[in-house]
Amino acid sequence: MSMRCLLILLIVGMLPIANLHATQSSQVTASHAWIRLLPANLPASGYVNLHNAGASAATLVSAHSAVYASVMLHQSSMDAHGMNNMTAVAQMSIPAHGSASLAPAGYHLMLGQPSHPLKPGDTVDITLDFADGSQLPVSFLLRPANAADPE
Ligand SMILES: [Cu+2]
Repeated sequence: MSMRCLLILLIVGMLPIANLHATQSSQVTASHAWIRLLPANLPASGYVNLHNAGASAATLVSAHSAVYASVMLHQSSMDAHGMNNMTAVAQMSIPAHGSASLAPAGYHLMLGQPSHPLKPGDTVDITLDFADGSQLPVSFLLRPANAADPE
């Protein structure tokens, strides 16, 4: 066997291993990231669409930001009396070859304690943390309180 053949075999042989080592964040792309600012000291809500191009599910477990001291993953829901509730959730799954969204009335990032005053048009970087420890930095556009979901 020539050296060249051996090299090709080695490289082909390594491909599945390389795939296994793909981090969750490297499979995921974020789009349409925005934050709804609320007046006074009310917490803001962060929304983003996440697409997972990988062959295995990715699990978002938390997020953090240099700007917001408090970042929590929340889920809104309507109770039997038509009241809007939100609860903290430990994780959110993005299926293999699929998408999941943080969007009004659903999952969102609850953002509190900004380090400085923020206004519509500003951008804030928030890093998404995945279950395998990998991270995805995302730039969020700030929009006013009355902004509709721009989608
Ligand atoms: Cu919330």
